[in-house]
Order: sequence, then C-alpha cells, then structure tokens
Amino acid sequence: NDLTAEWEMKWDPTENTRGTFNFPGGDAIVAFAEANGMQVKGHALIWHQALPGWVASLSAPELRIAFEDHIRGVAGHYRGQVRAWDVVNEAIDDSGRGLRDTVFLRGLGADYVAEAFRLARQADPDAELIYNDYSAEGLGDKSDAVYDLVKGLKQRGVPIDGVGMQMHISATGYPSLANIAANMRRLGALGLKVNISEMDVRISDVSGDLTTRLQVQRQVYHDIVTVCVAEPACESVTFWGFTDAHTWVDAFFGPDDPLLFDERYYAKPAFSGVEDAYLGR
Ligand code: 9MR
Repeated sequence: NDLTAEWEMKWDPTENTRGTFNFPGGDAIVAFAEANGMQVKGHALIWHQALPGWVASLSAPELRIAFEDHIRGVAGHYRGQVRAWDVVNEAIDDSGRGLRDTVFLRGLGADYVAEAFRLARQADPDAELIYNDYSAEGLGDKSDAVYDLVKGLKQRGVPIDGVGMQMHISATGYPSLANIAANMRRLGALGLKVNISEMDVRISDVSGDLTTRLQVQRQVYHDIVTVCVAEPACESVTFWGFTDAHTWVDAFFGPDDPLLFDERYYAKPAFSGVEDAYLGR
C-alpha cells in the first residue's frame, strides 16, 4: 500500500537541465498509486548522487539558489500528493565522524541539512519529512552520528519528522535485532518516526543450496520486519524493489536474489516471512 520511486524523483531525472523540471516518471508512479489505493513516499530531494553535472560546476552563491529552487520545484510539484519525503539522503560520512564531504557541505556549509528541511516544509507543509541513511540501522559510530544529527535538528526546531533506515543487508551479517530495536527506540524518544526504507537481503554468501539460502533469507526478513511491527516508533517498511529480475544489487554486489519475488514474479519464502511478521506469527 505504499510506493517509493527508486530513481524517478531524484535530482538528475527531475532537473537535468537547470531550471527545467520534468516529472514523467514520478507522475506515473503517483498516478498508479492513486489508482490503486496506495500512498507515495518521495525520494530523495538532497543527495550527493544522481546529480546532473551542472550542480558541481556552480559557484557557492549559485549553488544556494539552485538548492532552494530544486527543493521548491520538486517538493512543490508533488505538494499534497506524497505522504512523506526523504529530504536529505546519506549525509553522514561512512566513518561516522560528522557530515559527508559533498558538493552541498562544501558550498553551503553544515547548515544545508537544516535548510533543506525548512524549505521542504514550506513547499509541502503536510508531508512527513525524513532523514534517510544506510549502515545506521543498529548501534555504532554511524548510527550515533545520525542520532546526533537528528537530535540537534529537533532541538533547534528544524521540521524533521522521521528517520529512514535503509537496511541493505546480507543474510550473513547484519545488525542485531536488539540493536535495531534499541536504535528505533532512541529515535522514537526524540519524537521521531522511524521507517525501514530500502530493505533487501543478499544471500549469495550464504552457504548451502538455493532452497537453504532462501529459507535463511525468509528468516532474516521475518525477524527484521517483526522488530518494526513490535516497535511503536516504526511506521513502515519499504523493500528496494520487488522482483529479483530488477535490483540494484546485481550491478553493485554481483548476481544475487535479494527481494521478495523471484525473477518470474513468483512470491519467494521471504514473502511469507514478511507476511508472518505482519500477522504476528
Ligand atoms: O536502486 C537505485 C538505482 O536504481 C539507482 O541507479 C541508484 C542511483 O540513483 O540509486 C539506487 O538507490 C539507492 C538509493 O537511492 C539510496 N540508497 C542506496 C540505494 C542503492 O544504491
């Protein structure tokens, strides 16, 4: 009952040429959702990837104008049509020490994160505004840095409503369920909602035959979705694709089968694992 655009609402497709906005893909997703009783979460207004080349060539004052125009242009276009936005994506450095070195940090300074949320609130006052990141699902340096960032935003009255935990994981190694739950709880205690925003579970490194590996995958999906169901702060789970025929994982990590439906679009064991989680089984 909830859709997110994997590509279509990013900067590169929506404003490939400065000041010229195009929304064919995102509009099609919104129309499909409306026709099928689904809601849409927008993804992602400010990210250091999927940027057209012209952004990197701007002077700092021009970047500020383009940054404001982009958020107003995209969030304004979808005003009232999306339930939420990933406003800033992946702004914490992988070291867990502070903000990632990006064109936005260099040109606009650390306050660009707060500014993005303020602009998004103005452009679409009813959308839930989310900070989204990866490798920050459990407890550790990076999730501490995400926590510190969003806590600071909340304390300063910046309009942020939630945190997305991407959850791109391998069945052979992922944060403990207890730590995922603890992280959800501490974010919830700040008054923030939490969502699992881009879940997929790789199984190419799991030993055993395919049947065994699919059962391991089923268990991981089941257990993590169960954490979300159990934690009051966790409001939704999004899978980063639905059929193994189309997944970013194949290109990035090598051939894998990380999603809930197989390449022929048949439900996998992982699907019933998720179903069981939602039914409390
Ligand atoms: O899955 C997405 C892939 O199709 C795109 O080519 C890529 C670049 O825009 O982004 C992928 O999605 C990423 C998401 O937007 C942010 N978190 C990591 C995801 C996987 O790279």
